[in-house]
Amino acid sequence: MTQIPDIDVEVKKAFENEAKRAGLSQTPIKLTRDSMITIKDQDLKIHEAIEHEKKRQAEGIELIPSENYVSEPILEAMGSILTNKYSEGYPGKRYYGGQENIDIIENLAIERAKKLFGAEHANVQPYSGSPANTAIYFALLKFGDTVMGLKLAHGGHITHGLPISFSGTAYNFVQYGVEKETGRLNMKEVREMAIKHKPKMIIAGFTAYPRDIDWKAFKEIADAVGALTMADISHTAGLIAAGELESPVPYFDVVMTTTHKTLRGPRGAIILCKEKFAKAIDRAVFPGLQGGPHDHIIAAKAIAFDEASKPAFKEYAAQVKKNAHHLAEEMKKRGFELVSGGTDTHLILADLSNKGVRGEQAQRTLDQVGITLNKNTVPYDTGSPMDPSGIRLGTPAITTRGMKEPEMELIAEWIDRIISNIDDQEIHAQVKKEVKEMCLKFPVPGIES
Ligand code: DSN
Repeated sequence: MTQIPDIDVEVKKAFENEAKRAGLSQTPIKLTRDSMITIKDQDLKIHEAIEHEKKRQAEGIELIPSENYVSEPILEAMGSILTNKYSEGYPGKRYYGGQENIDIIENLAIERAKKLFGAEHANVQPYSGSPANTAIYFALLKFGDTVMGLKLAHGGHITHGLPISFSGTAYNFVQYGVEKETGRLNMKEVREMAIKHKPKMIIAGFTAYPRDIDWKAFKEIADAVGALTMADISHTAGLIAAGELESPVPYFDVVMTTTHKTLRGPRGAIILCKEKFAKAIDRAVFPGLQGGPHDHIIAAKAIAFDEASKPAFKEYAAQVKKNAHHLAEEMKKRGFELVSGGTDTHLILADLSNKGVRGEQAQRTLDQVGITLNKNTVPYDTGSPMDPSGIRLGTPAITTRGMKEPEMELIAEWIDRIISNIDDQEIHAQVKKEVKEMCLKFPVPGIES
């Protein structure tokens, strides 16, 4: 791990003076992380669960496309003393004292986010994706307004109008889908719906759509009906920041992203917008929806934005895409049917109907051999979200570990062996052994191998 520096010299001096006063001047005092009480010292059950999770992460292949491994400095910031501070408000305008360090951190996060995405304004306080989306609606819509979003079952998100979510209850969502034949968005259909329903806002955002988005086409449709535009780039933000996919920021009124997926930062979110919406967005985040921002997470976001601006991250993002493309091709060679026929991004959606295996069984069995992915509905699925026909997988996490095309072939082969031999315990045991052997050659940041 990156070394956590000695605690403040003034504090150290005070401890030393106190020790001297108590007659302990010969005792060496080391006020570093080494002398701290650890989780292991204090709470064995939590310690053991964390250790087991470390082992699971190190020995398994993580294919959930929304997961990733953060760097050690990001882990360090998340576990830092910044968690002790309250700082309701924004830099320079807070409701609590003692903000001189927090303001520096939040301003750095804001400036870096703006620079990374070329945005006019950034709010770095949202706790995560759903609160960020809710804040955007709260800022720019009235309850009951008509909004267009992609159906969850076609690759959208719960907060894009699922009837049982807050979004679907508070607003009049009309939902577009993808074409049955191609698995792709049909912009003609989006346009027709927009003309028919005259939404106040059109959302373009995706959690299980493997293709690049024509942001300009969305913007033109929105302009034609006088709608606001909102992009949810939570899945692809890292690829967009690295220039591997086109950005909606130049066109859209508001763009949000979580910070922990392809962007490889801490759990959280940010909202980017045109300057004219800045005040409304800031007010909606605080005090509209949230209280004190999570300053330790904002510090970690600032570090992540800096990391994402470096050449090494551009190489990473390019490899994420190459790996996804290669994995998709290797799966197709083995008879897997991919929604839309492939991928332009980090994400693959496979329909297992032709394999005679349900998504849930595939997820559960692959999990047992150390391969983690999601069961997922495919467009026009007759199954339910708990018992869907497909699986969703992606390459952000495995690419962080340094896996490349040769490993994608192995992964496709292992997935195929398991799916084709879903009840064969002997084959499962063999694949599990091979998966572990390969994984141990690719360390996970923050986990000592
Ligand atoms: N839970 C995220 C995902 O897995 O895509 C979306 O919020």
